[in-house]
Amino acid sequence: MATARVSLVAHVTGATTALPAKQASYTIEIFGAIAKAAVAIQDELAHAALRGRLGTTGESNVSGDSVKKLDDWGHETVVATLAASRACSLLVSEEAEAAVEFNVPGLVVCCDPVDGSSSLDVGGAVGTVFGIRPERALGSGREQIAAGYVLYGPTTLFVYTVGRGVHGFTLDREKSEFVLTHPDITVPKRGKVYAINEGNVHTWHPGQRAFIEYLKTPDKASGRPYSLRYSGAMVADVHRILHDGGIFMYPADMSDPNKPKPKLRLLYEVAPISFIAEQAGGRASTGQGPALDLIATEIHQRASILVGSTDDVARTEQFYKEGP
Ligand code: FBP
Repeated sequence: MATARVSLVAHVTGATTALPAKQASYTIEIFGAIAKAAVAIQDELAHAALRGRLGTTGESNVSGDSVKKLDDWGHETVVATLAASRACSLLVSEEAEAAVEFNVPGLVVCCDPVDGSSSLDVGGAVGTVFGIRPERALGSGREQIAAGYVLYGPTTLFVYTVGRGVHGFTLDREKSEFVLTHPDITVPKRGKVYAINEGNVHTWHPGQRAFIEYLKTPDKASGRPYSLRYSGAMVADVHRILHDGGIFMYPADMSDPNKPKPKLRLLYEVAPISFIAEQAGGRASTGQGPALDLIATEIHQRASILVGSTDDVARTEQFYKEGP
């Protein structure tokens, strides 16, 4: 017997009944807006070369990254759909130095419109990441009332949480509708893969280096060695980890141990992914403690992240604490 077709908006409507009425209706509108942007972005990605949308704009964003045309296009598309939703009061975006104000009552959205920019011009999988907050952009990750990501690959997947588990939806491209296909995503307690940019090994904390050596050391009983799976797009790597288990890591550059330099952004990369991972039964850490406890004091603040299976993340923290 065919299972009932459940749309994203219908599912979010059911999952937000515990929220105060105004917050619930704003959240549903915002999910609709981000889904609309995602449909447009996946179409643009598929035709980018035909529409002259590959390459860079020649500008740099507030993080010093050279801005890809699709980064910009993705940002403008998210701004337009959120403005039309009349449910978002403020947008913090990777591609905008200052937060975008919409001068309507609503919720705060923190978003990386196109995550994995280095994969854009080579046809690699990329994503969109977002977190929704009730009143203010700054504060701890635990203030998020919702978070999600969209994975643009051979299929387009929308994965979200509103604090009641994690659920995945596949885009029906003919109907431009996200349909429930992966209910209750639960990350295995331990995995077999790890994702990290090993090119940065010389900058890592000694405990991080020792942990990677540990993962590479053959030991049947503990399922080692783990396999390296790193695409350069956090959403694609984290989605694999949530599905199959294992650990994604982007630790800080510790070349100067007194001045750790993380790369990923707290509000629109680390905090949303951490909320999703914890809701999927996984763990998200900075190496020293839960990433969700980090307090954002600036909108483009950076933070380290070690995220995935509880056993694998706990072991990394142990290596950070005890060192090699
Ligand atoms: P963007 O949002 O600018 O793409 O940056 C984030 C990111 O691309 C992550 O998706 C990815 O995990 C990481 O940076 C890759 O960084 P590196 O190229 O240093 O490995």
